[in-house]
Amino acid sequence: MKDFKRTLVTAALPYANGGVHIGHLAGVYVPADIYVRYLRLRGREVLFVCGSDEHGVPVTIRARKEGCTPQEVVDRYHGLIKDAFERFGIAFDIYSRTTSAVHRQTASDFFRKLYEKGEFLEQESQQYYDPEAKTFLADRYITGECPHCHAAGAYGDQCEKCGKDLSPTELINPHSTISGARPELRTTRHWYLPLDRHQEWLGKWITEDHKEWRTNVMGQCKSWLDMGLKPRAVSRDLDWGIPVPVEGAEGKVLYVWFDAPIGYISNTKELLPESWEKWWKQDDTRLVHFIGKDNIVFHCIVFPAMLRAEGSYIFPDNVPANEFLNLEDDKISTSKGWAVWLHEYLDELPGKQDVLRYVLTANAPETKDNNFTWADFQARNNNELVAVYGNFVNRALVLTKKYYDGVVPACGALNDADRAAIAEFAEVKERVEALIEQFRFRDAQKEAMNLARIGNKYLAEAEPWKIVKSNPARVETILYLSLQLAANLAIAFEPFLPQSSERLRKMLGMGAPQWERLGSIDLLPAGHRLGEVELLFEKIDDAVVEAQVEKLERRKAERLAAEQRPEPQRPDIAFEDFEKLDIRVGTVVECERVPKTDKLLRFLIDDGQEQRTIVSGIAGHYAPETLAGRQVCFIANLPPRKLRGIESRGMILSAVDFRTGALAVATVEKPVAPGSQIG
Ligand code: B3M
Ligand code: ZN
Repeated sequence: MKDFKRTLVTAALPYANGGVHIGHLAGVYVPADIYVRYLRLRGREVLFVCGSDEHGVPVTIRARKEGCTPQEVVDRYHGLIKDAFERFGIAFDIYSRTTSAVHRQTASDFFRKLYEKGEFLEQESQQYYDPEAKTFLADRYITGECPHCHAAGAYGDQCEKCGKDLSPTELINPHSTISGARPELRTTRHWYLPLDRHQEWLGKWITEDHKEWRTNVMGQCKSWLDMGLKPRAVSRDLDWGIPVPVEGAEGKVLYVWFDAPIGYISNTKELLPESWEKWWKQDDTRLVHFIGKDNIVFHCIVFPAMLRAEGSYIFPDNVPANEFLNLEDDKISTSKGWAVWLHEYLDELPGKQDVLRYVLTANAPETKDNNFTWADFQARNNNELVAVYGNFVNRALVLTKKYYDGVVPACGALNDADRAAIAEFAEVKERVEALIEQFRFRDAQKEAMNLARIGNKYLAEAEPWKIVKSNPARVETILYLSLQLAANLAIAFEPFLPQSSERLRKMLGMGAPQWERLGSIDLLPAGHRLGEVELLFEKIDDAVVEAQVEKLERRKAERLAAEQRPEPQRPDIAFEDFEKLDIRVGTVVECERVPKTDKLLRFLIDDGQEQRTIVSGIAGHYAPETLAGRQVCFIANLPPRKLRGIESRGMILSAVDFRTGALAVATVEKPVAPGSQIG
């Protein structure tokens, strides 16, 4: 490995359009925080940079929904996230935001430099435009019927019913969510980062120079590289973001994924205006990005290509991306209300930061998706933190209080059991170090916990309470060693459970933790007075976790109910517009399935004058023979349309039940003469 002098650690910038949940914590912030605390403990030069990602379409959608400005949205969530991180104890050196002046300038300059160096392509493309709102539409602003599952309300980038990725032009009957208007395709011009030009060096840099990257990261990179990198647009037609700083780019902003990673640079700059370049432009700085798996391509391919195009920056040395954390065996989903929010956790389970850190690290999705359940949360707290770690520490402290009035006794001659225990915990330091350096925090934390198990076993076998009278010198040694072990635990857990370590150090009357002393048996000298004994961890009752599960279920049910509200009413229209519609009643003379289609029925309708053919996509809901003879309502004056070679003259009206999706053809309450008008 290269000889690095300092480490710059970044954690993915959370979107400021919602809170931070346990999936984000387990995937990014807890591991990054462990790593940084560990490096600091070892006396390394390290900087930990993060901030809110405040641009992008989701912010504008949220603002529109809530009837406020995008700035108000990000102000609110930036505050919420920053405060939650602080209360949780993530030890950032800076947590800033991408709406800061420094960031705007930095991102803008970065773009300009690439532009001037000719690192972009300019290309025209056809994109949907809302003629009423007079704006180009981001994919998320277009909805319509899904071409795959035919659900209504699919978005221009994805159908949430069947989960398929879409492009907006695939939607059937698209409309703008801003105005309801039918969008039209118009030509627009954008700047592209030609990733294909970077394919060669990226391929070598990743697959040859960074063989040590995690398999999941390497796998994703290889699959992108194998597909062949293509130019990626780095600008958007949007009114929220950093304006594209070149002439003729009015109404265009930087694509959020272009400006967000530059946020790492801007935030460093904001913190260290004089010396930031040392962290970003010197070869002896090691850059490490902590992210979730959905961000891999941006951090391993796109951002490095941007940095390379710019020319003066270092590249990431490692990108330890995690897989996803599920919640109660289900995917975490903000829109479905299926998440545990950090700010709520902190309010509802005060003082239990370390319990969450412990459980999330124990279940860290390091190599595959993992699962969080409240039952496991309770079990790990009660059976591991309380019963193993807390119990050992408590016994050592309470016995010392009882027998020696809280003063560390002297260590006498060691026997085999003592030596075995000492030998075992002398190894822990090296193991924890090796695991953390490989970003294997789960196993590293297990090693720390193993120290407590060693202690429990040692005490249980030595049984000092049985020999206080008969062999007082032996008891002194046992407790001396137990207290040393407790002091070791305070150091070993410092990166993982910093608040508990601090409390334990206080109970032991210990000073600042010294990592290099981990494994020693003279951390607390004989005659040293301990502090007040408290419980390090407390049991969590069934009621507490049951309430959390209930809350999840309740939220999910509420979201489901909310989803099933009728579509909002469309904007008012002029009465004359209504009068233009010619809606009539007709009698179905014939109805049959259109061959080789699943959806289409061909109707022959008596409209009072003739028999007209109408093709309608309702075969999924009606057997044709059940409709013959019925009266239906139809729009008579639509232009004829060819469907599967059949000319359809009109549209049969029907209602879609928004709760069930079932379809019901509109009919009249009593028979009328075919051709009668509706109005
Ligand atoms: N805000 C996406 C995410 O949270 C994004 C990360 C930006 S890191 C530069 O998944
Ligand atoms: Zn679908």
